[in-house]
Amino acid sequence: MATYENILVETRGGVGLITLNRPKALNALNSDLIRDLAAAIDAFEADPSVLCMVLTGSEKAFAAGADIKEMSVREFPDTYTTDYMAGPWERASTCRKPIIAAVAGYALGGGCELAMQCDMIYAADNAKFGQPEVNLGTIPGIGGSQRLTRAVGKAKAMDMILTARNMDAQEAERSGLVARVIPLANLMEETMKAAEKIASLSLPAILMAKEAVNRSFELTLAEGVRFERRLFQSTFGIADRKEGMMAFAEKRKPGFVHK
Ligand code: DAK
Repeated sequence: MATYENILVETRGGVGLITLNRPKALNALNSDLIRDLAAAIDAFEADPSVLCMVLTGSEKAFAAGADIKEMSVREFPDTYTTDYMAGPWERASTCRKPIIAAVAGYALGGGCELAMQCDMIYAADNAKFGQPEVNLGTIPGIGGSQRLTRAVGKAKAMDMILTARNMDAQEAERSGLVARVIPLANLMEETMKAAEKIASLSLPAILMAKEAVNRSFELTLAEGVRFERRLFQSTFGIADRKEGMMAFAEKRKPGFVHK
């Protein structure tokens, strides 16, 4: 397995685990870290033994934002011509396999945006979410104004983005930003348990389920329901659908082959 300067990667069973690892900068996202992260996601996507991914940081910080020191020297022409913060900065959002963000501590600015690019967020009880870019004279730039608004609604998104206030884990769960709040000491154990459950299921069914949910953000209700029905019908063409239903009828555990 490749090694990287700014992240740690390992596989545990069918789960690919990526840990952001720039502790001195509270995992601030610079170009090198993002390049490492995109490469690690590419590698797990291509590895047939990996069926689910988990992205995490440290107990103090998932990521305290895009790297302010790196950004501070940039000018408009180069940000525009290089389409700064596109491409690898959005890699988690284009991941086809499921990816869970396990967030402890700060998830601010680009850190919150990175967590929201994942399929769901499990938050430790010390997690703090925020989009404080206005404090720096800028605005969210990696999808924060769009994904936060879809997750928590206009009122709370405006409140957070315009006042730069943080949201704690309990409020984040109440508001629909995170799927679960977990005591910090159990965050990784519980997240890995969920990831292992996903990894034990049929990969094509999981990919279709993820695609169907994500389409709900892009389509009208009628089109979304039609899209879901077509995918549902296509599960009748995969061996795992037959195996899953036969196993239920025969009162045994299914043996999925991911086909
Ligand atoms: N960037 C760079 N370094 C950071 C950092 C960051 N975002 N956050 C923390 N660090 C560094 C600190 O500078 C410090 O480094 P040294 O001074 O030791 O060298 C080290 O991490 C430890 O931080 P502190 O000493 O500050 O630790 P504390 O526990 O006292 O405070 C904190 C933790 C998270 C409250 C504080 O560090 C903080 O406020 N950090 C900044 C949080 C923030 O503002 N995050 C949002 C960043 S802006 C765009 C695209 C993207 C974006 C915007 C536009 N376009 C395409 C237009 C996105 C922007 C952002 O994400």
